[in-house]
Amino acid sequence: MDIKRYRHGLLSYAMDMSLHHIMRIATQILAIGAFAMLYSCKDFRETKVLYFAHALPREHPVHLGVLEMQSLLSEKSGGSLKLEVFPDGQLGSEREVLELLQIGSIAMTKVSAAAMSNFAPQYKVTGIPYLFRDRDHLFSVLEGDIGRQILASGSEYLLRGLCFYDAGARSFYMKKQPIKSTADLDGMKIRTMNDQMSVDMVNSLGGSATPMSFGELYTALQQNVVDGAENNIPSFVTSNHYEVCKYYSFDQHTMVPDVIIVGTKFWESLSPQEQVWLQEAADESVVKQKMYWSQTVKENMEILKDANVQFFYPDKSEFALKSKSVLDNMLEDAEIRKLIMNIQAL
Ligand code: GTR
Repeated sequence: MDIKRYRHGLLSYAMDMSLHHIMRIATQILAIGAFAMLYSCKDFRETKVLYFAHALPREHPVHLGVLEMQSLLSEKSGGSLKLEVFPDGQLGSEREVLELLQIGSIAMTKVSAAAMSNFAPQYKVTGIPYLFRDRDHLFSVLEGDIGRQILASGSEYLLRGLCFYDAGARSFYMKKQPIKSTADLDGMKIRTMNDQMSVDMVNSLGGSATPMSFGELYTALQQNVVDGAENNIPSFVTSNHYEVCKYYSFDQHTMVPDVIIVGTKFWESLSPQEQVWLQEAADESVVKQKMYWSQTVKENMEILKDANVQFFYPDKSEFALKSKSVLDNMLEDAEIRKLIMNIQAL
């Protein structure tokens, strides 16, 4: 026997074996890796996390409404869609958060319709003083065709509206003296939201509008940067502004609602079924949110009485007359004019 050839044969057999071995291990590693990847993808698909940011405190009835939406969504999707909520302006002001939605960094937010009016002009109608006769009129507008049209108008700006939340009526509150008539607003620096309608509304009533974000207001009031502000009762209380401002006047100049927004980019990444779950969870949460609202207002009024806040009930018709120029200006825009006419006709 040719020893050389025999040795060579053994060597190549050994090499074949170890090659075979290596290949087998490599295949196993690949298989485990593929399984792990598949498994983690499956996991990823099973729980989609929706980052949701807003600027209000945790005790606020709007936050409670968002929590209701969170549990409805988890229930409907069998836990596959999870809303992770960041309240208190942790991720920025309303405007900043809307911009984060537009670029797809976070999925959802709750803002005032006033903040949306900076992006989608149809929202402006919600900030016209005394346009809505009462709460019933407001919700028949918001929950009907007009409301749906306004919500849809945001899509063009990558901000899809899902539903409106109750945000009551906004009224003036002051640090040093009450507003009993519009004359008391003369020369007063009043903080407003960062939108043209809010600024025009305060200026039309004789005040001097000072726009700033909600998160900056407590300090601004404390340091006399402004003389007063305007908001609904739950926001006045949960933000602790009542510790600084002891005069609240129910002039109820606007009923700007809050609105739940999903970034269009994120929305389009959802399957049709997931979109249905999300829309339903938002719509259904409104019922509870409105209940939380009325309940909180009652509780908040007690807190305000205990804190010696004084209430005033000015003649609203005088305020309505003086701020009418805001409505008149809006009527000049054909699209908004049509919307206003439809609201008034309802
Ligand atoms: C609240 C409203 C917020 C925010 C705030 C403000 O009532 O819910 O979205 O806009 O007012 O005055 O900035």
